[in-house]
Amino acid sequence: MSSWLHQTAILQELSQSYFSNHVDHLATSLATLAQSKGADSIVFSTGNSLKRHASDDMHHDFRSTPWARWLVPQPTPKSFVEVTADAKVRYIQHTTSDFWHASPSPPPDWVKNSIEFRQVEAPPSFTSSVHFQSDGTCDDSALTEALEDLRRCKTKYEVANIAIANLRALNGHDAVKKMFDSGISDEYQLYLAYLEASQQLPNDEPYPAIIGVNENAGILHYEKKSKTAVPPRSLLIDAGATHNGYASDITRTLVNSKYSHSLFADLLRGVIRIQELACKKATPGLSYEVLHNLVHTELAQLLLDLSICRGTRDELVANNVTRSFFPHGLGHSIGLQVHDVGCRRTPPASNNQWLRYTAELAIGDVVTIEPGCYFIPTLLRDCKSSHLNNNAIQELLPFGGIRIEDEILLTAEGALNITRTPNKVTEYLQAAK
Ligand SMILES: [Mn+2]
Repeated sequence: MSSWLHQTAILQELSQSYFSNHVDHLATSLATLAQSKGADSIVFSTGNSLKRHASDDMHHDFRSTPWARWLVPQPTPKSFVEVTADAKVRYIQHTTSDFWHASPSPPPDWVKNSIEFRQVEAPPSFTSSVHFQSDGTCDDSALTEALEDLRRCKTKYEVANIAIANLRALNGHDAVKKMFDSGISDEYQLYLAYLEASQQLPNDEPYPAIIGVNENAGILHYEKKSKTAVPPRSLLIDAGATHNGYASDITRTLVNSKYSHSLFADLLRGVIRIQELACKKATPGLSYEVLHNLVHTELAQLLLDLSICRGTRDELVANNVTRSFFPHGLGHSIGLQVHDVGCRRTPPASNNQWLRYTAELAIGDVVTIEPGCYFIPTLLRDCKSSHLNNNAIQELLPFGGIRIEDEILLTAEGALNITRTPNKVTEYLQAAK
């Protein structure tokens, strides 16, 4: 058995064994919130399928509301999860005798052992309940915030699921690396290899994988998969997986061995070092925006060390030069959503407008750390030219850019890298049992 399969099997067992604790913890908290609202229960719609084209009757593949899959791993459409004021969890699954489609599957036993389950054909009625609608919204914003806070701090069940989603994605990343190293550069083939090795269909992915070869690595949300083979220089792959509704989000940048002594390869090593440093510095109590700003200072130093930029570290940061190379935020919380909730209650500073996380890091947070360095012509055009070494930029443009992304879990003992050290996550979960 491969170590990946072995690790996944252990984590799967852990995740299932922690499910009843997870449900009990949430049911107790939600029951208190229901009581405080004078309601009999809080009801979460699982959601409906959305239509894809106005001119056709095709539907998007169903994706449940994050609220429903918080309590039931794979909820089906037009159904409800109810948490009562006396802390009972009920999954009321909609079923019909429909000869066009497969019937919805009941949840597995390890789920049914911890919650009440029943199937209904007619929509149930709830009296005196607070509702989270099929689009995931609720008109009670204070309650929504309280639940977002609860979602932010991941339970052991959730950490195990995120770790499995990481392992699955890593298997895909490994397959793509092997193909790229063997000289294959068509993004479509690399993508198919990713799906196969991560055991997914495109609709299972938490977000459409970004697989950009050469200049395409510099397009932040590049979703096209070119079928054209080109002489490969660099590859940026940002791709995840899901497990029990929890997401992973991993990015790697590769350089063709022909260029292993290039300026780009030096820069790649530098960004990897900055990413490791940021992972190490992430501790409970630290403001994430402070960490984000620290990465800009480190990047400024790297750009100077490699003579890609001129000036001083402080000038490059103050004149937003590093922000032309690294325009996005350092990362985001992740869980039931790729960009999870509860960590951006206050806006960031105006020069950090894309930062999705402005809270202080807290125990139980799972967050990505993803610094980047890109050569994006439109952004570099706006840059004060006296700071740029144009010869270096011209040399780097054909490589597109770099991003390195892992997920970390904040614990009382510091950060655990879920992506790089899944074995340590397993040990952590086992010790906590
Ligand atoms: Mn990300």
